[in-house]
This record gives sequence, structure tokens and C-alpha cells, in this order.
Amino acid sequence: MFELVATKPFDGQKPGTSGLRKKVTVFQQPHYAENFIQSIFDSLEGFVGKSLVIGGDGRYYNAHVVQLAIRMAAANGFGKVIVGQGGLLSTPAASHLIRKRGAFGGIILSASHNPGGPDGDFGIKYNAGNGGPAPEKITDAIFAKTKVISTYKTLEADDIDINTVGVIKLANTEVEVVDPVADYAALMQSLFDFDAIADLFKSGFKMKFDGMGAITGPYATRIFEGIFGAAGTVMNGTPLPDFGGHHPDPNLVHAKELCDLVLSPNGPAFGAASDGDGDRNLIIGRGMYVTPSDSLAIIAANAQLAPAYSKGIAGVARSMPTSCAADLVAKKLGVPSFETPTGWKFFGNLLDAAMATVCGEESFGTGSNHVREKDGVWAVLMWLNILAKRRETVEQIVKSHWREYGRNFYTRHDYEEVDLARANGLMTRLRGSLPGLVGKGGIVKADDFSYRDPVDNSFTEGQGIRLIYDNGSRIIYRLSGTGTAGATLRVYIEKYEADAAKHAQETQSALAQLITQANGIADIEAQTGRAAPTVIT
Ligand code: G16
Repeated sequence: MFELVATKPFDGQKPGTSGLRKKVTVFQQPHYAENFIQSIFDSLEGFVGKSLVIGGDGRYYNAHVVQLAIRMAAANGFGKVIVGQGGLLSTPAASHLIRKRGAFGGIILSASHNPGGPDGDFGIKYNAGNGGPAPEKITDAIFAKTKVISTYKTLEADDIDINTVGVIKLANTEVEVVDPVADYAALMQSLFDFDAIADLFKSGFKMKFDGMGAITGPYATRIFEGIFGAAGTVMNGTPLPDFGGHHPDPNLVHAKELCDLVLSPNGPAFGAASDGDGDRNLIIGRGMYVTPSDSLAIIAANAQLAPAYSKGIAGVARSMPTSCAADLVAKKLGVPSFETPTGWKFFGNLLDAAMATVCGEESFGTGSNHVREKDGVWAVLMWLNILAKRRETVEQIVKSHWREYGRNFYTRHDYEEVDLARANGLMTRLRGSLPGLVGKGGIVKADDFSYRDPVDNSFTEGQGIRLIYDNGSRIIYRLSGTGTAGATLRVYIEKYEADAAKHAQETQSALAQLITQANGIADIEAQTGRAAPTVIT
């Protein structure tokens, strides 16, 4: 029944910012997914007889890879596999399940916010026993194994029924199929004041949540409509293999239907969306979009309104390109703030060591120590908890936050699918020009960001070029680690404004001068052939 299958290495199975992401057609090559999964197992030690959580966001090819991952886990000696019903688990729910069940780790099948369907993207990532994305020492080991792999272990067995909750035996391994929502919903109920939120809805408060045809539909429906009784809240709530044609990236461009609704004069008071695998979030109030960086700062400043955080937070962590707004809150609260490289995996040690409680990234990710992933529905519930307690509008909350702390104007310009060699050339040229930039036009620091983890002392470099100005403004350039075609250049631009009389400016105009400088310093048009960004958030 056990089978050892001969295989050959594939080029380019290097995990990026969050696991291995490629086109579905790349994953469909014979042995491609199997090679990567075996390389994960070959990089781990001591899992025989232990549990592995498996689930994904339901995108095209999920159903196939869930089955082969279960067979391979059994053949490699896991004693138990815990799988979400229908092969579904949101990324934060998978993180919770790993922690709750004391599993050895988990395999999450997702390409997150990237489009799905036969021509879309697919992805596989490994999360460790703390529930968080594998740290770099494991992803480096996995990549090394993918380069030398010659066999993988599997079982000769038919697909098993994962559509029914229950326990099935597969060779020596027990496969437990679980309700993907129940444990997660109970966790949320333990963190937030559900009674206060239900009262808010009873008072006539209206909200729309866009599941974007992806994984969070069932979670949002059970919690917002089921527990809070807010019927009609969820739109695009059924997870579909192609996300119903949506690009499940919760931003102003891809969640336009929701944003148009909420920004309209008679729209609901509050809108939110989550991405393909449920870890990102978009927060929008009537007439007021909340940037992820502001959302992190406002959550940090108001977290004590939620029961789980009522005693205060230990610290705040943000990725380097995220605006410095959260640092100002941490300073006022008298708690430390941490600046990490992009990638949720860098928050894991800080959360495990209880040095940070709330973490966030400009890339629409916010979360806390309740799991080891960012968590879209958590962020929405945190906002609902704040709204329920403060009984102010989103706009009032954001504006009073700016009045108290000042406003960090912030934008990100993405140049997608740029030719890889040209994008690398731009970064190399920029890196070379760094020493000459200091002292010009108010630039006081120009470097390539590196990070030494304060917990395990691990060191990471080459994490993004920073230009820091004497007034605190910043321009940052980095190449995305999550794309699957060419390179995506991200340019992050930030300016601090203390004067409340200037807070009402439109973001792009407030940042216009810095944007021109950012384009000029990197010579973006000449280097990439692009006159304008493809996405502005
Ligand atoms: C992943 C990571 C995040 C990161 C984001 C963007 O998110 O988990 O930590 O900020 O990618 O990364 P990049 O700028 O390299 O594209 P997700 O939601 O895609 O898993």
C-alpha cells in the first residue's frame, strides 16, 4: 500500500513571502506538488505519530492537493490528520486549529489574495507548531530539499470522503474531518464582547461584509448573520473555486462593489472584506476608508475595549513599510513597538515571547496573539467591538485619532508584472546610489533594511530600500515576494502631518511632492518602461 515514487527536482520551488505560490498550471505538472510537500516533511524532525492540520481556501486545485497531502502525510508517518470539511480552512482558522489541538504543524493550501481558477494561482505553505508561518530557517531547509529530492512517499489509495464530519482510518493514520468554522467562532466569542456587538446591530446599525467568493463567507455568515442576527450582511459569501471571477484582494480596486456601496450617502455605516484565505481585511466606514496602517494604530489605541485585551497590550509590531502611526500609539501607551521585515512569519517570535500583542502590515493584515497569522474576521470584529463601545461613526473615530496623534499620510504604488531583470536592475542601481543620497533634499538616512530578531537573534537582510527624511517622511522600495508573474515593484510613501487643519487633504495630493521624488530617484519610468503604477492603495 505504501509507495515510494521516483521524481526529479523542479527549479524555482523557493518559498516566497508566504509559501510557494505559482500558477495552477505549474502546480499541475506531474510530481510538482508532491515534491514540495515531501520536501516540507524532509525538513522536519520528530513528527512520526503526531498530528498535522490540512486545509485550504477552496480555490481551484485545492480539492486535488488536499487528497494527495493526506495520503503523503499518512505515508510519511503522521499519526493523525485533521482536515477541514470539504478541504476548507481559512488561514487563521488553520492556525488556531494547530494551536488548539497541539498539532505538530499544518499545511495550508492557498495563494491568498491572488486570483484563482484554472488559469489563476495556487500555493502551499507550512505552518509550525505555534500555528505560525514557518520561519526562514525552515523555508530555507525546504528549498534546499526541493533541489535534491529523488523520491516521495505516498499511499496507493482512493480519495477519502472529506465532506462529512467524522473520523476515517487511512492505513495507520486517523483522518479527522472537522467543521472549519466552529472552533474559530468560539475563539472569537472568547475575545470580544459579542453581547455589545449584538446590541449595536439591534440598534439599527447596518454593515456589509464582502466574502469575495472566497473562504470567509461561511465564517462571516455564521458569526455576523447567525450569532449577531444581522441578516443580509454578507455578500459573495459562498467559497467558489474561481472566487466567482473575483480577484479576492480586499482593497479599493478589487472590492469596488463594496466600497461604492459604503462610500455612497445612504450606504451602510460599516463595510469590510477579507481575501482568498481569510487573513487580510479591508475596513471602510460611510464616507471614510481606513488605511491598514491607520487601522493598526486605531486598534492598538482601542484594544482595551475588547475583553481579551482589557488589561492592555504588551507591545505593537508592524512591518517596516507599514506607516509609523502605530509607533505613536505605542509611545503614548508606554509599550514597545517593533519594526520587522514584510511577512507575518517575522511576528511569530515576538508574539510567542509576549513582547507584542497586536501586529499589522500595510498589506491589509492585522492580528494579535490569539493565533499566529493575520486574521481578517478578527480585525472586523475588533472594529465592531470598538464601534459598539464608542457608539461613534468610523469617520469620527478615525478623525479623532488623527487629532490626538497626528496623521500619517500613506500610499503604496504597485507596478505589477514588470520584467524581472529590469526590476532587479532598478533595485541594484538604487542600492548603489544609497550613499550619495544622504544629505540631499532632506534625506537623513538611506539604507537597505535588515532585521535582527530580538528573540532568537536570527538576521535577515535585503528587506527593502528606505529613504528617511529629516521630517520623518519615508520612501520605501521593495520587490514583492508573493507574485507569480515577472516582478512587482512596490513603492511606499509616507508623510507625517501634526496640523489637524491639514488632515482633510486628499492622500495623493498631500503626498504629491514625495511621489515625484520617489519616481525620480528610482527613475521608475525609464527603468521599468511604466509611466504609472498599476494599483494605488
Ligand atoms: C503575505 C504575507 C504578508 C505580506 C504580504 C505581501 O500576505 O503573509 O506578511 O505583507 O504577503 O507581501 P509582498 O509585499 O512580498 O507581496 P498574504 O495575505 O498574501 O499571505
